[in-house]
Amino acid sequence: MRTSVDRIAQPWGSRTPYGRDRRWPTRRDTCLADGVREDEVDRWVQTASLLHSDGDAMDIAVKDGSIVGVRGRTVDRVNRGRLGPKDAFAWQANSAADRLRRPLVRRDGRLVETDWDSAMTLVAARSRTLLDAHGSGSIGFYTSGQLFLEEYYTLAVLARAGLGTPHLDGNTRLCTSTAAEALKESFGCDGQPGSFDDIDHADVIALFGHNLAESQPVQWMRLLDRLEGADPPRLVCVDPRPTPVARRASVHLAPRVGTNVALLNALLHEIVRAGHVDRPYVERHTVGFDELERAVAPCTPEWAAALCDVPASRIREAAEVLGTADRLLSTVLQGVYQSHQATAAAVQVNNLHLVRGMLGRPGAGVLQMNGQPTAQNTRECGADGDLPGFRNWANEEHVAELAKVWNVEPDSIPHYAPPTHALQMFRYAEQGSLRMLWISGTNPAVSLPELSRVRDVLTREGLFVVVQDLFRTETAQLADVVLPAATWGEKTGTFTNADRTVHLSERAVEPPGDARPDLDVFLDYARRMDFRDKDGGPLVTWHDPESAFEAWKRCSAGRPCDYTGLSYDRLRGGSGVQWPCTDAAPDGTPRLYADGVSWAHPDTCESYGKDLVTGSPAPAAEYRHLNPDGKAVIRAAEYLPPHEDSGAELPFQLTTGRTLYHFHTRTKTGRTPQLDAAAPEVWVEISVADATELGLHEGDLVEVGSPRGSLQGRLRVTEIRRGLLFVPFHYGYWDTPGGSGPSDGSPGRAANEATVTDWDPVSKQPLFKTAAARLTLLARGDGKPSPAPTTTASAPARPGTVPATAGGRTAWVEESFEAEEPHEAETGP
Ligand SMILES: Nc1nc2c(c(=O)[nH]1)N[C@H]1C(S)=C(S)[C@@H](COP(=O)(O)OP(=O)(O)OC[C@H]3O[C@@H](n4cnc5c(=O)[nH]c(N)nc54)[C@H](O)[C@@H]3O)O[C@H]1N2
Ligand SMILES: Nc1nc2c(c(=O)[nH]1)N[C@H]1C(S)=C(S)[C@@H](COP(=O)(O)OP(=O)(O)OC[C@H]3O[C@@H](n4cnc5c(=O)[nH]c(N)nc54)[C@H](O)[C@@H]3O)O[C@H]1N2
Ligand SMILES: [Mo]
Repeated sequence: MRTSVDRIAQPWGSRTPYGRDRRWPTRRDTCLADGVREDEVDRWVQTASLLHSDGDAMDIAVKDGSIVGVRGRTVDRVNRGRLGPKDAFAWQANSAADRLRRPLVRRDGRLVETDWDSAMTLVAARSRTLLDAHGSGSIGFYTSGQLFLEEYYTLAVLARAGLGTPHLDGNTRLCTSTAAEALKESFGCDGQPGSFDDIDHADVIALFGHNLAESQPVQWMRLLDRLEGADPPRLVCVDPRPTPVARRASVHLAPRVGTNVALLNALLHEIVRAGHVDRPYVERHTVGFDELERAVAPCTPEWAAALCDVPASRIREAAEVLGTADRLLSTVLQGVYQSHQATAAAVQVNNLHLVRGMLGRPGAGVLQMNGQPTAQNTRECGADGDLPGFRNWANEEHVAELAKVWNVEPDSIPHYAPPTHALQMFRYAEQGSLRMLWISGTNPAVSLPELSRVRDVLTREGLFVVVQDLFRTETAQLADVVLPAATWGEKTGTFTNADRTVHLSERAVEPPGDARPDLDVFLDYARRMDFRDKDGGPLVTWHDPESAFEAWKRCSAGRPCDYTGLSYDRLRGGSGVQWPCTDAAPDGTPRLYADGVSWAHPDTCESYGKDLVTGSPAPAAEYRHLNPDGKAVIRAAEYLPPHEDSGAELPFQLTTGRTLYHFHTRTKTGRTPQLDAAAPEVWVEISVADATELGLHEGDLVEVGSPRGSLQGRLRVTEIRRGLLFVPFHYGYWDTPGGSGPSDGSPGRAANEATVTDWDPVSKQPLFKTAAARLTLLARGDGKPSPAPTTTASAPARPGTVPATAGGRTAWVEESFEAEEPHEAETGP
């Protein structure tokens, strides 16, 4: 059975309902370029999506050497054939006319084309000069959550053991450093406990600050299918906005932003009070419960209601649902991770699962979610500040073991202090001690907080900036050297999604012009720098993706993220595989911690934990004393108010985030006609109550200002909570006509003009979700609606007042279904 659906108008497509503990039916989504039929495709090349952390498996359609479409892979465990709107359409951006084709260098203030040898000679020469004059601490790398495993591992080896710099971090710092930190705090080690399959089995699913419908639309399809099948789960949603998740929730809590810890403490209070604690589990598998019990004793629903501005009765109701769940699945993402008590709050969700014994069984799991497609690999490979293989930088034996893998002296691996986090690197650059910054696969001139400051840092005299990207981004425009990269579909490598599923992504077509895979660039740099091991042999012994993967396998051996049972061949043809994958577990591992936690022992753990208020690392001896047997650690946290809150000068809370149709700074989705048209410009969400009080209307042009800067956008009046403004952070200034950005006088439209330079003390993740702002009317909309989509959290409060978001004929995606499975199709176009 087949049908065509406008997947801009109906982003989640047709339903294939299924009952609890049943198999999620397949649905194969296919999107081909206009006029291309399936039987005209020359080749289908295996890959997975690189536009979120879901890892939706797909094949790329190739015709006459070009990408002409994609289709979902029904054999894959993650998506069973489905594609989200970005997956379906964004492949078109690969062939955008303005892809970078040649390296660029700055001469007399302007970026001019050059060849690879000239560009790389310059980069290597500058590195050598700086090393000689100022040491390795003068060079830093700021990488991504969007390259491949092989690339991160190579970068980690050359930065740590080659240059010996402590300054290597990823934009994963902005994204999932709290996920990693919360897992380390509770389980001693990074590594996702749960599985997406838990959605099939749970009877309660709780989403904390996670707009699953828009940020991982395929898992939302799965949830929708369960909601429409037999024995549907109950949903608990904690989000201040009326997201599609909130609209389908049994209990929706919409707290003041920045109050997650207060709310979670009240939920834990109620669960303890009502006797829903699994005492035998707590006894057998955890330490720290008594402290938690004491800490949450005063945190009644009434206490939290006053702080969070949520009815106490609703908190009780949510606690009852969570406390009586038979199989509880929780997910956590940026509504928790990007605030001032990020780790403290994320850890309380782990505590919820530990006290209820909801771990390691089908349907009972926690997903401290990732955001970016390959963020998991940035972390595993040690390109995020941690040591490769989740090794503990504070454990000399772990460092020695790593040194052995690399055949270098342990002292050549910097580990005398905690690794430098991204915002600290920018501070060092601002202060002048960091003199070279190599940025790969990220666009900080749009995505970091407080953009006026970021622009100042990147254009600072004395800082040599290298940018490796696909496009001439806002960041590339500020660089001294720009290196044109090949991307998804043009290079081969592996990556791992948020539930530890490893996929192979094969090269389908040639990159444009002289663009090169990031791996080749890093290998070239290692060769030019002549990095050596302790016996004088080459430090980097691999030469292509597969040999890099084999090298990584050796580094991962015996660690939680053990890849030794995987190979490129093993990953070809079938489904992705969840690590650890070893001789003992050749088919991978669906869930970690089926029988208590396994990596928290002082000898094996990745971290000895940090103080949840100050972030200062605990000494080994303290951890050994606290947790000698390596159980899960229940860590209590006291609620602290946000650092910046609304008041007389700045009457609104300001939060920022995503919309379904765009990815980050839109370098790909802004170049995809269907996606661009669905959300072409920035907007500002405001509540009905605030709009009414201020006499503001849909479509009015407003300025959102903070002490850092301001942006302009058109108002969308929604069911968002009162006192809160939301701005999507996707819109930079690359397409501001004739302009290069706010510095040339054109108005800002990036959310990060207004956000604050501040971070969670434990994970060092910036606070994109909590700031304060003022709102000024600039011009009336006069009936012209704001450009916000109507299908998502930005749906207008009064439906029908704004034209509905739709894609039309060019947005049709073909959906085909298993013959034997019952399904109900939505009305097609
Ligand atoms: N369409 C799309 N999908 C994506 C991406 C994308 O750019 N576009 N990016 C990917 C990446 S890298 C990431 S990290 C993920 C992020 O995915 P999500 O975390 O789901 O997305 P966000 O919109 O950043 O934030 C989620 C929600 O947090 C809520 N929130 C704000 N403040 C608070 C608070 O104080 N408490 C609570 N409980 N909630 C709050 C917001 O209202 C918002 O709905 O998405 C991934 N998937
Ligand atoms: N206000 C606010 N700010 C935020 C957030 C928020 O919620 N609110 N969220 C934060 C989060 S969670 C994230 S993840 C960040 C994302 O922020 P960024 O990482 O800056 O966003 P992207 O646009 O994904 O940038 C990736 C860049 O890599 C390039 N690229 C893509 N593929 C390749 C490749 O194969 N090789 C190379 N070399 N380059 C490639 C793209 O063209 C693009 O320029 O933003 C953060 N900033
Ligand atoms: Mo992210």
